[in-house]
Amino acid sequence: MARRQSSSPDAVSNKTHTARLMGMWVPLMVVTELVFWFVLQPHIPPGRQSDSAQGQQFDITVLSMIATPVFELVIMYFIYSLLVWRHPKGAPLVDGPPIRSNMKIQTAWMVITSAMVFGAFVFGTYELVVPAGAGGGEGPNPIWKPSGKVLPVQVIAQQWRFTYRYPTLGGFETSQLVIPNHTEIAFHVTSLDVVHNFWAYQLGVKADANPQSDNVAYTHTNQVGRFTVRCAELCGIWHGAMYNYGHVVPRAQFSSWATSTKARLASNTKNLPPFSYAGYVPSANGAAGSFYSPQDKFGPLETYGAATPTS
Ligand SMILES: [Cu+2]
Repeated sequence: MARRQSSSPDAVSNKTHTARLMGMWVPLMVVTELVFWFVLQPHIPPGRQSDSAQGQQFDITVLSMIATPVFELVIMYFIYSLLVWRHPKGAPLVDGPPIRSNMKIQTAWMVITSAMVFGAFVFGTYELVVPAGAGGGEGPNPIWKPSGKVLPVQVIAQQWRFTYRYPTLGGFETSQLVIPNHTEIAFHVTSLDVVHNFWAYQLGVKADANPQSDNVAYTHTNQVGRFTVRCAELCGIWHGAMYNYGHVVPRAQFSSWATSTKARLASNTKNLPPFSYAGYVPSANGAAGSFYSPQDKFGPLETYGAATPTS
C-alpha cells in the first residue's frame, strides 16, 4: 500500500505530465505529417488526371494532416491516463482537481477550436472558388467559371447509359467520351428520363444529371489515360451496370478522332434535335419522338418539345 501511495499521481507535477505527452506527441506528429505529405499523398484518390482530381487529393491530404495529429493526441492521452492515472487497487477513491473556472484551459479550448473551425472554413471556401467549383455540378449558371477557352461536352444520361455530344465540333453524339489533354472541359450534364449522376472518377468530376436541366461542371485535364464514368444516383434496375470509360488523349489525337467521328456519324447527326444547353429533348428529333414520348416521359413539360407524340 505504501509503495502505491509513493507512486500516486500527486508525486508528478502537471508540467511533467504535459512535457511527457508533448515529448511523445510532437515527434509522432512530425513523422505523421511527413508520411502524409511525401508518402501517402500521391496515392490518395482520385489521383491527378485533372486539376479538380488533384485539388481533391490535396484537400484530403491537408484535412487528414490536420485531423490525424488531433486523433493521435486523444488516443495518446487515453493510453497515458490508463497507465499513469490508474486507480490503485484498494486505495481510497479520490476525485481529481476541478478544472471549472480554469481560465487557461477555457481560453486555450476556445482559441484552438475556433482557429481550427475557422481555418477549415477559409481553406474549404478557397478550394471551392479558386478551381472553379472543384469538379461538382454548379447548375446552369455557374458562379465560378474558369478563365479562357473551354471545350463543352454535353453528357446525356438515360436508363441505363451515357452518350456524349460535342456542340462545337458539329454536334455529333457518340457513346465514346474522348477529351483532349491540357484543356479546360465544361461538362454540360443532363438526362433524358430520371435523375442520374455523371461521376468521372479519376477526373474528380461528379454532377447530377437532371432531365431538361443543364448542370455544368468544369475540369482541366492534366494526364492522358483512361477514366471511369459511373452513374452515382440510383436510377432503376440496371443502375449498377450504368458505366463506361472515357479517355484523355493528346490534343492532336483528339482532333483526328473528332474529325473522323464527325464524318462517320454525319448521317445520324442530321437527325438529332438541334443542340441546346437547356437540356436534351429527344421528342423534338427527326424520329418524331418515337423513342421517347413526351407524354410518357415528361408529362406537362412536353411544351419543351416541338414534336407531336406518336400514338
Ligand atoms: Cu444510376
